[in-house]
Amino acid sequence: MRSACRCLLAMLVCGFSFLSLEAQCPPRPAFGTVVHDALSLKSVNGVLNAEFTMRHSVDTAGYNHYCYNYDTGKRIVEAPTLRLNQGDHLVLDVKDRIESDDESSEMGAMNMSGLPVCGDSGTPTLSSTNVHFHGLNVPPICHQDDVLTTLIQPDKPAFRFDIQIPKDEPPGLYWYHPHVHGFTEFQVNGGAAGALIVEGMEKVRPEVAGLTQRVFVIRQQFLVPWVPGPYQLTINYQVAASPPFPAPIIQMKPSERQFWRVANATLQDFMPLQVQVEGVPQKLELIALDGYPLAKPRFEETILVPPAGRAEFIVQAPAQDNEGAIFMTNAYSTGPTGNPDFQEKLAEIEINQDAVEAEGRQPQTKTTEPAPRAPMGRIKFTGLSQQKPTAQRKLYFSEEFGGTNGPIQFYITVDGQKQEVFKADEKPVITTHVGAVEDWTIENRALETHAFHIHQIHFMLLEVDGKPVKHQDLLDTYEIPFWEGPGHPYHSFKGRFDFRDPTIAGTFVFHCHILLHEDMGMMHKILVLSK
Ligand SMILES: [Cu+2]
Repeated sequence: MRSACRCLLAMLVCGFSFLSLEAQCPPRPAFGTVVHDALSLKSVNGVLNAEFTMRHSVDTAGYNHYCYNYDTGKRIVEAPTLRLNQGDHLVLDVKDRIESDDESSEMGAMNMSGLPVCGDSGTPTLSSTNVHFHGLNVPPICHQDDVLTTLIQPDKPAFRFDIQIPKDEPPGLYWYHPHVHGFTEFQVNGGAAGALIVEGMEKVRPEVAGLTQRVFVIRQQFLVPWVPGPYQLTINYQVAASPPFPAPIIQMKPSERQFWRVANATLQDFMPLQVQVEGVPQKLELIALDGYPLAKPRFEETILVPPAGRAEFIVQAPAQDNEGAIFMTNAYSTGPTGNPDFQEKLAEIEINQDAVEAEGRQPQTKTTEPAPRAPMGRIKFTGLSQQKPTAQRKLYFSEEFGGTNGPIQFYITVDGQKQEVFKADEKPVITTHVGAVEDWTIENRALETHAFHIHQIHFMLLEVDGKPVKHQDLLDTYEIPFWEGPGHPYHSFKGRFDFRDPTIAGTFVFHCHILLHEDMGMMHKILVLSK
């Protein structure tokens, strides 16, 4: 990717200096082994207390690892799945113990002087971190989900996040990852990402009651120095690069129906997911997208999950062992200036009568049964399609070409305003107020596909390329295909953005979730004023 110049430069300068560090992250699963779920941490009496230590190391293959270490008392694991109920408190202490004495890790740092400080002061560097709780509809304020001013610096005492999951939060799959502007990609590239589940899906969607759940976090790693091209996908930290390596193994009982909860925690991979048996795509019963239960489940053979998106669906295993059963992502074109997203086998599905009892397997969560059905009307954003929008806005993604070196600047712009990259001290480019319901059209004028994401709220998909959609899904991330060039219209989507809930009042951001683009400034602030 030609657009990787700054990133590449930074990594060329500082990348190799880490190689001497001793391993600080836990070892990751070997090739061709059974895929296990991450350790689940569950709330007790309405509170989930945990402490994470962010560390960094480089593995023998040269891949950087950034890890959210959790000490179980017996061993260190990375990036546990956080499980909470609606109304519960998450009390998460995060210590930064990234070791780097490399001055160049300040390259690209934002000047934060004069800005409010949440947590530690100082300049953000490659060794700084913080946490974004992606998809949660919670306050954008200090100690909750504020990525703009929260800074956790190395060797300082732990920083405490204390967040109440709203009582009407949609049950579903969310995720957490670092979000220090300018350095997000580096740490997520290293694997710093984990799942967060708001329990209760079976109450809204009884189809999943009693099924074995699997939580699959798909990550992506590039070598350091970061160069365009080759990358590896991993599934729960096991490398999925088959061939040449043996494929990860997902075990299922014959004809078993499992509830798969899949997070796309890659840097930039658009993943058209399929389960195939002997080359034939199977029908997947789609239950939720981006942590929001569908109004009505539907069957899909391909589920396109953009970077940062989540899909939750029921998979039915074949009746007998069949070497042709695989979980895979198809190739996806992101346009002339984008990175190609390759077809990849994520895992082979092994049919095994003893699947659940396999040695070493994490305990798997059975959803509660029988499930009393709770009406969709009790979760956030319901009835949004009947709301009358209070404002219409148009935004667009664009890239500015720098001669023969290709695009060098990445913009998201409110139509009519000047194209500018994000700055820490910028004013919000959109100001609205609690109670507003706005229809935004977001267009892609660039020659590569972008993934729109907004913090703090979900939006309802209304139109794609000017045509009403069949399914008005609630999403927090959505892909907009690349512009095919002169003579072709720009691709776009129209969404309904719901600012009625006072919980989310404050300043937060929207951006492209290709993390290099976000780090390079394809992001801006929105201010939601309290009434
Ligand atoms: Cu982008």
